[in-house]
Amino acid sequence: MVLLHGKLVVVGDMTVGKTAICHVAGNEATAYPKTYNCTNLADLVLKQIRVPDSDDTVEFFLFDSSGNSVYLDALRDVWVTMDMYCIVYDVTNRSSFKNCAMWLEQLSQSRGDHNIFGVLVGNKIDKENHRVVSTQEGKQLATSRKMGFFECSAKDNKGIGEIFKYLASEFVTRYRTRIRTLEKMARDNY
Ligand SMILES: Nc1nc2c(ncn2[C@@H]2O[C@H](COP(=O)(O)OP(=O)(O)OP(=O)(O)O)[C@@H](O)[C@H]2O)c(=O)[nH]1
Ligand SMILES: [Mg+2]
Repeated sequence: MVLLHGKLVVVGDMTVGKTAICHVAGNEATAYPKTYNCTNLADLVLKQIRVPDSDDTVEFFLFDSSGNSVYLDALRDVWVTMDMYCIVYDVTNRSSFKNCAMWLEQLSQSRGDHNIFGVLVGNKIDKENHRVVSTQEGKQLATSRKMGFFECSAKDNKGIGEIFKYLASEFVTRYRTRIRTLEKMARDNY
């Protein structure tokens, strides 16, 4: 059994629903913010997740970043020690999807040689009639960048638990692999 602390940065264009996702994730069901308050720089939300089918727990520090580009320079300092990332777009807003490549680039500039991983998340699937980005397009982008892929609705609290269960189990798996590698190196040196 392990308890790990993981720093997760959440990025994406303004109004895609990053704060809504973090609030719903952090406070379980009824925390969906109906009115829009743009995030200034970044907010921190804590969330504990029990890894499915195990006794392991991950405590996430969610850095809910602003989508406003005026904060980009300052945000890079916040992102520098992250363990994993979540890039969010709005399935009813094509430019928010196009900009995911830019957000990925910004993250890779700040992460240095960190061994991090991430997920791509299409939010607002409750607005199916207004959807302009297909599930297939989202999947393709995620696969090409070796990211996990999810769609969700913060409004309906749909699909959010799955994102965090995936990130938690991936984080623990990577931790155990690192430990095994270190143990092997120690054995080989003695
Ligand atoms: N229909 C619908 N609206 C949503 C959903 N998630 C968020 N919203 C709405 O979209 C607006 C923006 O949500 P936020 O979570 O504040 O967006 P953000 O990505 O944090 O924006 P910045 O902080 O400016 O970067 C708010 O009015 C939310 O109520 C969703 O799943 N479905
Ligand atoms: Mg926000």
